[in-house]
Amino acid sequence: MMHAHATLMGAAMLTEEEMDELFDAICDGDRDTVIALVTKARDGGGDLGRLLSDTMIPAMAEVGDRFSAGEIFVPEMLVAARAMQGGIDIIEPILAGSDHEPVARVSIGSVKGDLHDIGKNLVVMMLKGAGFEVEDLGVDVADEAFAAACDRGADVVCLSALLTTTKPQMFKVINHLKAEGKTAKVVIGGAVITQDYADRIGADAFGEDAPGAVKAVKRALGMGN
Ligand code: B12
Repeated sequence: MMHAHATLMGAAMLTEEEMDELFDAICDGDRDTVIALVTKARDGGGDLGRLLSDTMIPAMAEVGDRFSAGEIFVPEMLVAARAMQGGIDIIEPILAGSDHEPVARVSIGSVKGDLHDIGKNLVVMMLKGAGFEVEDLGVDVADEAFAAACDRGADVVCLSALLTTTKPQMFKVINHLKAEGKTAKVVIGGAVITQDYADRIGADAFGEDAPGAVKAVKRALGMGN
């Protein structure tokens, strides 16, 4: 039918059925299906930001719930993460595209001991899209590496932590930067982080999600949102 697309979800150019399929493919770690569906959404000119926030990120939350419930284990979590990243890699060049002069320089990493990087990668993507120059330090980043990023000219250091056990590492980074006389602003985030925690450890700002990270970085720099 020529008008079949009228029944598609305009936001993503995928049918509701396909969006369910994408959700399941992430949960089941079916990377090929994730890549095929996200490619389809991209080629159809869909709203990839919405696809991320309404379908893909909730799928990762579902994976976490299944892990908590003891229904899946670390290997399944890992393949789900790889499938998710396969989709993100397709979205990233589009959402991160920006030809502006960099607004400011940001260095970001998951703190020492923390290997989670999907959330961090989304934050990188949104910051780039908002015109920031972003240096991604990766995962398991030592305090000294954040300090070295300041020496390379970072205006803002962004820290990500997903684990209760790596959360205190953020405080250590902040103290290390202070001890080394670094003046870059520090923005923190990750599933276990709250504004209250940010206040307590003296971070300049906290962001709840990837769009919130952009706002937090701007707040830390004293730029109006
Ligand atoms: C995928 C995953 C893994 C993968 C990670 C692969 C990868 N490349 O990232 C693997 C399998 C490696 C893994 C390992 C482990 N994991 Co894990 N993992 C997850 C899972 C299912 C999804 C995380 C994710 O990607 N979420 C989706 C993204 C988009 O969300 P997000 O990370 O929160 O990021 C958003 C915001 O937080 C924010 N944000 C993130 N970073 C930053 C930074 C800044 C500056 C700002 C402003 C904002 C910001 O913006 C992001 C975008 O919206 C979560 C469950 C969950 N619900 O979070 C468990 C979870 C985080 N893992 C958990 C655990 C326990 C582990 C292990 C200890 C398991 C084990 N026994 O070995 C190990 C630890 C490994 C380590 N040393 O880091 C627990 C943590 C519990 C806790 N409170 O400490 C969780 C919550 C699962 C659970 N329900 O128990 N994990």
